[in-house]
Amino acid sequence: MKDNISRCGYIAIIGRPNVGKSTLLNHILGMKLSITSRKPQTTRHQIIGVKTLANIQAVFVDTPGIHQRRGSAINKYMNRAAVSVLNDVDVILFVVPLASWTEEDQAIVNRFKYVDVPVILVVNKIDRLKKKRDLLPVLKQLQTKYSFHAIIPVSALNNTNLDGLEQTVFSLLPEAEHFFPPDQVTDRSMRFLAAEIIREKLVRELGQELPYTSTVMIDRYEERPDIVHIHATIFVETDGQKSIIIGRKGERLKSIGTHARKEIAEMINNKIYLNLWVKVREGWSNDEKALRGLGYGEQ
Ligand SMILES: Nc1nc2c(ncn2[C@@H]2O[C@H](COP(=O)(O)OP(=O)(O)OP(=O)(O)O)[C@@H](O)[C@H]2O)c(=O)[nH]1
Ligand SMILES: [Mg+2]
Repeated sequence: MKDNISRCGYIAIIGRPNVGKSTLLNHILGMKLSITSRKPQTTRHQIIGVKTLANIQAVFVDTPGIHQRRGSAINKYMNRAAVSVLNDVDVILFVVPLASWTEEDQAIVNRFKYVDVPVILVVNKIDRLKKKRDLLPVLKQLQTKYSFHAIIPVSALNNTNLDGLEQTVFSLLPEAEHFFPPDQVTDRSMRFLAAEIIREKLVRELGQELPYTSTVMIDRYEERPDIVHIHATIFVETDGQKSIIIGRKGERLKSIGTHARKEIAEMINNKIYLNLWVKVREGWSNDEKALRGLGYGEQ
């Protein structure tokens, strides 16, 4: 943006699970903030990432993947977290993978009828394209789905065309004073981010073995001058899941802990003592009250 007008606004990143929303946020920010994995439904809470460049402040909101499967309370919570944001933002980034347009994408587009916000279609994962000339027909086809403000092909993972995307976003931000100080990147506490990092290592370590029935709660987060003590509990729903996480001779849990500790230490630039427990709490993912107790509150 060439003008010197102060601009600031909110940008929602939405789409179905696993399309690369959190990867996109992290690569726009140039830092790992939101957790990512190969498994769908990795993100569970809204998380904001603030990018400030001179007179521009863009407040991106990463959201859980919107999905059709209803049912459990945690699924409803995640859809609510994603959809509730639509009316409160200045720009919507609707992320789809290059590969296919699904019923879930269509269901999301149908919701745009009810919002009066420009929608940019972000076609992600174009690094998977074998021949460049195959892109155009795909984009043409996508054009028919909705009157998008723009359709922008990117590879979040490889940082391809993210600059172009950012410039388009910035041009849509309203004139406003900045909401956050220039050095603030998120509104989430380190305590929250630590729980998320532990959950990411858990999801990555377990791959397909564990259904979406684990969550992490920080019991204690104590900052001392030369070290931070963190006590965290991983909640699962059955004894079987508990033993999977702990692994033979506790090896799995140890590996999860080591990876998480390293990443948290890097993030806060301090030493970490991390104590991890695994506990069974039957049916937590379908129990509204238990969910609130575990940090899945109103939003
Ligand atoms: N090849 C390729 N893979 C990508 C790209 N962007 C993201 N991915 C991968 O896609 C998978 C899902 O990425 P996430 O960023 O966790 O996706 P998400 O949309 O946030 O998923 P949920 O939080 O579950 O809704 C990860 O394995 C990423 O590495 C891309 O541009 N190219
Ligand atoms: Mg995500």
